[in-house]
Formats: sequence, C-alpha cells, structure tokens
Amino acid sequence: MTELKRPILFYDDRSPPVRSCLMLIKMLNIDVELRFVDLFKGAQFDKDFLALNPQHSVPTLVDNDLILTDSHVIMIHLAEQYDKAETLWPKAYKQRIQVLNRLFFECSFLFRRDSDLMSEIMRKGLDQVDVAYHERKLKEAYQAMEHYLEKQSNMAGDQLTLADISMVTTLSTVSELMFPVLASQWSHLHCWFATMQQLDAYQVNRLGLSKLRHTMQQTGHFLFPQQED
Ligand SMILES: N[C@@H](CCC(=O)N[C@@H](CS)C(=O)NCC(=O)O)C(=O)O
Repeated sequence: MTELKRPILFYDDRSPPVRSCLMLIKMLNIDVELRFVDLFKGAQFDKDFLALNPQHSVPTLVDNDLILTDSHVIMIHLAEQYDKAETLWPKAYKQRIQVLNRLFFECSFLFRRDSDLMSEIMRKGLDQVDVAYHERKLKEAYQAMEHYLEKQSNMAGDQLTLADISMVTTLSTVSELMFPVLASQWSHLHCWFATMQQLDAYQVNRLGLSKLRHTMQQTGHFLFPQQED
C-alpha cells in the first residue's frame, strides 16, 4: 500500500482566496506543507507550476493524486476530511446547498469584483482607475451580503460555515483598503465582520492583507485611501 503524503498548498497569502484556505487550515489544525508562489514576481508562470495548474492561480492544493485549483473546492475537500464536528460544511442537504450557494456568490460575484478592481489598480495605477464604478459594483455586493444577514447571524445560516471563511478575506480586502463597511449603511454586515475578526484564525488574514497593502503600495507608488491603525 502506498503511504499517503500530507497535502501541499501552493500559496501567496496576499491573495484573499489563499487566506481563506489558510484560515481553515488553522481552524482545523491540518498538517499541510506550504509552498510559496510569489505572484508579484510572476512565479505562477513557472513551467513546473503551470504543469500543475494551467490557470496559473493560487491557491492550488496537491493532495496525493488530487490537484485542486480553486479555494472553494479546496476548502470543501479539507472540510470533508477534517471538519469532524461537521458544522463548517454541514451534512444536512439544505444547509449544505446554502453554503455552496454562498461559495459560488463569493467566487463569481464578490471576489470577481474585488479582483477586477485590484487588477486594474495594478495595471493602471490608482489615479487612473474609475473608482466610482468599482465602488458601485462592490457596494452592490455589500448590499447582497447585508440582505443575507438580515434573518441569520452568518452567511449561510446561524452557524459559522465555509461561506463565512470564504467571504471574510475578500470583504476585508475591499473594506480595509478602499470602501469601509460602515455600520450606518450595512449594520448587519458590520456586526458580522466585527465578529469574524474575533476568531483566532483571523490573524492569518490580517497578516496577508497587510502584506498585500504594502506590496501594492510599493509597486504602484500610491497609498490606499484607508490606512492601517
Ligand atoms: N476562484 C479562484 C481564484 C483564484 C485567483 O484568482 N487567484 C489569484 C490571486 S487572488 C491568482 O493566483 N492570480 C494569479 C494569476 O492569475 O496569474 C479561487 O477561489 O481560488
């Protein structure tokens, strides 16, 4: 019988989806080997990495013969094996499909809009970006999240799930760098965000986000409107 190796996560913690995986790994105390892929030096285009993931993106997880190339799928895979309490990725169908619905929202709506803004800033420089356009798009995403939280304390119900861990890294990126989640406008979202920041694992997100801020500001020679305390 071949011995199973521990999973390898290719990462750059300046990336929000990577930070979600790292938060989950910390919360479930999973033994994972971490291999850094420096996105700002183009390491994702190295031949060996492209052979693993032709989408040239992180996070990428190699778990023995499995290669997974999307944070949402990686989180589901890890939770399937290590979420013994079965709360983060609930077994009950209705709860599980709600979590999946929110993971798709994160992937196709929230992260897409965050990524459109950040890539444009990197490409053109902040002063050349139509900030009002992106603000409208991202605040629409805040509004959707506010709506989800009107009748429940977390994104996919009352308990904390993968949906919350997935969304908080992207939301924090937008909120801490560009458009703060104001209590006066999005009271439920503001409250949920504050609660998420109390998690021990949130420290992982704080660290990666701070690195992103510094790298982008240094590379692009600008300052984000929102600065760290
Ligand atoms: N849907 C993917 C998005 C992954 C993604 O776009 N990662 C970015 C960093 S935030 C990346 O690796 N970009 C490098 C590139 O596309 O070359 C996920 O959730 O994992």
